[in-house]
Amino acid sequence: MDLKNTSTFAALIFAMGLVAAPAMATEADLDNDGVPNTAEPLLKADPMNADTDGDGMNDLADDNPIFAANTIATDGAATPFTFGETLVENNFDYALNKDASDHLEIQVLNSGNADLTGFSIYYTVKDLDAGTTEAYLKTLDGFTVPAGADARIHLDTGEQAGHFRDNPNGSYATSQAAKLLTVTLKADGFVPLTTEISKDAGGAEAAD
Ligand SMILES: [Ca+2]
Ligand SMILES: [Ca+2]
Ligand SMILES: [Ca+2]
Ligand SMILES: [Ca+2]
Repeated sequence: MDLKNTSTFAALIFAMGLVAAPAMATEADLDNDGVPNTAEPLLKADPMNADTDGDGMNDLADDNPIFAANTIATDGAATPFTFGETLVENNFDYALNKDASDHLEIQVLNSGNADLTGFSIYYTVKDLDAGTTEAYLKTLDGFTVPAGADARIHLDTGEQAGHFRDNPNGSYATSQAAKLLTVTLKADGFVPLTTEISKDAGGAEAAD
């Protein structure tokens, strides 16, 4: 997406008066980023997250609110973790013991003798029909992979422990096109690890 056009589009929405004056009680802005709830989908941004892509600029100020640069540090010791299953469909919710809707799920295996914490993740989602790429940066607060064991990162509504919020208006959730994802994961003190994941065409809720 062209950066300039995105900010111009945001300005246009406001200029056209589609957005009411901030003082109006009816124009809700749940995440207080200056973009009303009703305008967030037009920017493909998250109404519950003031900084959808995690790059430090809030959605109103951000030229591209769904693209963050990769600022994950590349230094550190040899990483003791590897990726296990990386799922984008046919997920299963082990906590609730039932099928879960399609979302990005990453199993992390820790072969070291110390618990791993302080994770950050950078992931990109390329829509193979539109050719557009979104990119998100997050710190995974509270996510721990115990020594000699595994844990799973879920990117969805972020409501359960170990789950983190993905953008409900991003292409992963809203487009049925095939996608190519890249995931870079870093644990505090260790070099990051990157993997690629392909997602077939299909709706988020479709049986595939
Ligand atoms: Ca908002
Ligand atoms: Ca927002
Ligand atoms: Ca941002
Ligand atoms: Ca951005």
